[in-house]
Amino acid sequence: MTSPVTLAVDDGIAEITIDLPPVNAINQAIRTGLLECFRKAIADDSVQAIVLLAAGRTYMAGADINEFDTGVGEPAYYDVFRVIENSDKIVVTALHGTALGGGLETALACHYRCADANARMGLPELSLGIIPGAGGSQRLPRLIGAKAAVETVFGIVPIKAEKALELGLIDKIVDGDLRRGAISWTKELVQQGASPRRTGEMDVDVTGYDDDFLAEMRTLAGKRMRGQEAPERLLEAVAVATKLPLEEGLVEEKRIGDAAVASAESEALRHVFFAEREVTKVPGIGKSASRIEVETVGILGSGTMGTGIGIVFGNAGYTVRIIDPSRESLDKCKAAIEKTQASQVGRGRMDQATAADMLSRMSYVTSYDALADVDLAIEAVFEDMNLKKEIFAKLDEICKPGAILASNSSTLNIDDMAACTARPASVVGLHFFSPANIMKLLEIVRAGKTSKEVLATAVDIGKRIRKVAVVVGIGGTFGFVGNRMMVKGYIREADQMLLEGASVQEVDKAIYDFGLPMGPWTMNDMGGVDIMCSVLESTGARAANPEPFYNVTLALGEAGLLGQKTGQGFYRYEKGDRTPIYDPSIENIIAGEAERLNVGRKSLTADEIQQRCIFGLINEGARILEEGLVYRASDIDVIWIYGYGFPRFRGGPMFYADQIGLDKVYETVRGYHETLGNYWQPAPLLEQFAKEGRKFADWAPE
Ligand code: 3H9
Repeated sequence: MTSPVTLAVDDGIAEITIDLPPVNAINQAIRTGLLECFRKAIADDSVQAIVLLAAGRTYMAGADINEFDTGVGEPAYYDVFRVIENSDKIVVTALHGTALGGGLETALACHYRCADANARMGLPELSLGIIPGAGGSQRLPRLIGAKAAVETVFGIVPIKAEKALELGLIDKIVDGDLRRGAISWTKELVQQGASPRRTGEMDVDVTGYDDDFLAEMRTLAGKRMRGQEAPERLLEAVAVATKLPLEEGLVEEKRIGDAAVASAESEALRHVFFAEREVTKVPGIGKSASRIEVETVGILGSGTMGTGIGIVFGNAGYTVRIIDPSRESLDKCKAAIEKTQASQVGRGRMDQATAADMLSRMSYVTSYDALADVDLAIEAVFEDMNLKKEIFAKLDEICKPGAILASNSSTLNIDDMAACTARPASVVGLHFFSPANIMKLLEIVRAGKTSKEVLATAVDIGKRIRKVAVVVGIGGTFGFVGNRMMVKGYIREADQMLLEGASVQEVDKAIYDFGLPMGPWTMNDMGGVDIMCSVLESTGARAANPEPFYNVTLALGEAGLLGQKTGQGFYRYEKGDRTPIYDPSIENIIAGEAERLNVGRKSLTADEIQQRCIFGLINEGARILEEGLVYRASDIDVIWIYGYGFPRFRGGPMFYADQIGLDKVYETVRGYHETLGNYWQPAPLLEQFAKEGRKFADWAPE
């Protein structure tokens, strides 16, 4: 097998090149190749200096994440980097693309670093629940100081070359051709008699690295990585760097790093890394599948969803027409879009010219005729099936042949809408989550007759508008994947537990402590209790169940306690303030419902609350798999992470179930079935997989 690392010597310079597409992820072959090439170059008397380069679109993007599952084979990173760092000939490396994790750690072991102006670099290991474990936690503080090292690693997002130069992470930005520039700089260094400058021999600058700084970093980690252990492990490793020489520090780094790799948190985060990339692979619609050209998009409805969707398409470069019979509503929508763009400019997230260009492509019209030549029409009107059917019939009449007709429905059956047109193959669901311009998730709903061409186009659109787009099927029930699980598994159980005696606050706190950004009742107040009630009624979610569910939610809806918009829902709100204030009087309404329904009351533990909500999700997720509504279990995980804030460090509901063990999940669900009622019937797939000792991750559609 040819090595991904090659060595060429020319004019006294040894050029070592790594070439392993797509991202030069460091695996055993790269480590072996590096070791061999460096040893050869160091032993070669004709070589005066060594330049390390990477071919392709990027410098090394990190360690090969797959190796964490299989074990990192010989040679170890430490052994390779020791040879590089201890070389008596100077070692220069040149960075481009994204130099991340083990890639940047390789650069840290070199003596001099240059980069092209567009390069970005960082140690994003915390996002995988690990710490820089190839010397990074010990070398980075030596090179740029302990404070900047912690900030860089906690920041996760890679820094730009300019900032890296400022920090001393790199020594030079090369203009023009990077390879040529790096070689000529190396020759200059040789001429100047530069000697090896070993990061491992540097002292750690601890300026500003004090208790206040550490407290600030812990607060930051508590916000951005709540519930995760890796940030604290990183702080422990950096503290070691400030006290021990490199070799002793590496021993400690290995101890801390190995524990991190073995943690449940890291296993889950690594799963999410690959799951996010898997969703983009849709069976049957490879690169060769034909696509429809989409440049002009019509959006029906100028309410909150229409406005958000408009921003998304406008920012992605499409020409957008927002259509609404109400001029007043259109004016509000236009003002909201202009305000959003102005705020983006004000915060330095967008330049003025880009904002102006976007706004120039937006138009706001009252006549449906504006839909005649759009390539894609998306309806974003109120969630009412009769209204949606009318709209689809109209779209079919007005839109040009070949245009894609999409619904932004969050729960309703797209097949029923498609049936109102003479072109069901052109109909697809594009379910954006609110606020559409903020939430990353897009469920692309494949209806019974949606053509491959339309589906492939929708997937491409998802990429262009920078959403995490997951293709899902419709199935026999409402709510596609995310909302079906939320209503049938999660809200149902949260509502039942209120009747049984848990307080609103206890339910929300238990779910927040599990890791979601907010509990179900804070969420309901935010979205509007009336919206949830209408979903429950219009989709038949309530009627479909023989047992009386969602009673508390519906009681609040009936009483006009609709959440933030009315100043009172599950919580109370001061005028102009969205902070939920717990109002114990809400418990009287709940107790009244419990009495009416004859539900005995008791206290529930946080564990039970978490388990019933999350296992409710898992059981419904198993039915969704059984019905073949997703391509893989991990698609459900991605939906729940991006649509509902399921904690990444738990991997998503289906991975979480696998991690606990399906036998244990099944036993618990069976127990609930016995004690709580028939509605907890274990999903057949859960039962089957539990008995066969399999995981949801093993599931594949037939
Ligand atoms: C680390 O370094 C630990 C160390 O401290 C050492 C410890 C001992 N491994 O994202 P893309 C695959 S931890 C394996 O679509 P882009 C990816 O799955 C690592 N595979 O491209 C995909 O495969 P497929 C720290 C990897 O242009 C393909 O490459 N580093 C890895 O949108 C293309 O990826 C990181 O966390 C990997 N490290 O984005 C960086 N990286 O085609 C992780 C990528 O089969 N990587 N793949 O689906 C990234 O952030 C992005 O991939 C990057 C490119 C920005 C580089």
